[in-house]
Amino acid sequence: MSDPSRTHRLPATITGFNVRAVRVPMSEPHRTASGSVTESPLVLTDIVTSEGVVGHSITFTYTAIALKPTADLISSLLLSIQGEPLAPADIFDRFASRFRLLGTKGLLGMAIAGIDMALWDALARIHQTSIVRLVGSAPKPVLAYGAVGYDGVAGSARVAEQWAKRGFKGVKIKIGYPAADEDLAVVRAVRTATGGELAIMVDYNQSLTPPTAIERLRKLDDEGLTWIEEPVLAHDYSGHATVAQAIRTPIQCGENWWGPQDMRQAIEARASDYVMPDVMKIGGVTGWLRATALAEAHSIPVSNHLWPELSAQLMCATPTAHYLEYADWWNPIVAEPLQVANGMASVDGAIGGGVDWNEAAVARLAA
Ligand code: SMN
Ligand code: MG
Repeated sequence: MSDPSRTHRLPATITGFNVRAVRVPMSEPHRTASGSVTESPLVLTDIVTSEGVVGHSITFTYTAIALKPTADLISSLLLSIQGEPLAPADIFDRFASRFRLLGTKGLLGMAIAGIDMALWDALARIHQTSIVRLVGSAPKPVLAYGAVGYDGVAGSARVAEQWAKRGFKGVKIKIGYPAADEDLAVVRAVRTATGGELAIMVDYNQSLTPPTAIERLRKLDDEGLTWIEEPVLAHDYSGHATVAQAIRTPIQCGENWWGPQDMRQAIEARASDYVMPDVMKIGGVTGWLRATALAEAHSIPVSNHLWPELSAQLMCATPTAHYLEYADWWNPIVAEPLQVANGMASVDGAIGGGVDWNEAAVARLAA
């Protein structure tokens, strides 16, 4: 009699797809020192497999202008892999070599990542499990923080207090006000409003130059901040390194790095004490796994950027996991948004990457 543990099923293949665009309004605009986000333009990708199982992903285009071009790229790429085996990392590498001359940053990189995330989701669902279990880890509670916008002293304190009341153990506030003293006043107001117990991170969203950053960040160095994020241009690695050396508070970067190569260069330049890849810009699940392996080898704490459901799972599989950035912006189109209790996110019981569509909302918000 043949031993079933010594045989394997033929791999599933990619047999179809459905790519849709939605514009999800935000209850309140998310203000930063480098502009406001007032809605979430999202491409929702469904990839159909020969097993009948469908994989999902979300691609966030930041601006509605990029919505249709990104959806078109995803559709064209998916047409080119119809009938192929469901092997996300191989498909990722094949796209990378096929587009070597064009390059895989920007919209093309987002499209490749959108496909990668949907393929991993399908693969996990075929095995009737979650992505975290598929990659050999188990769900565990993930420490989360909430976001506070560029909302002035009173506004920032009010929103931070709401996160604290909901049980969150950390908040990240957008700063980079015209004057350094305003930054300090906002940080202190948030500290007071949250009772002195919460971790406080701040985010400049690339709004300073290195010399100004050194001058301004020194004034925040005694505030006990958990990190200071993107004080200067995201790809100015040497500039970030100069700032990081001049101050004691850890520097955090990563949401704008394209693929593990950007992470490697940033690490080599000592640009950032911590890293927070964005699962889309870093190259989907495949890119995340490769980039965070680099972080582990360098003992660098890893946080994430957006994609709360999928990122919470990936954080469970990240050896140097630090903080989960919680965001509820896409909750309207997600059937069962990520659960957070007492500041800890839980991915227990999730299937695939944890996202199914709220079809009624998707239809209502169609772009
Ligand atoms: C951010 C910026 C823009 C859109 C979403 C999020 C931000 C963050 O820098 O760190 O969350
Ligand atoms: Mg940021």
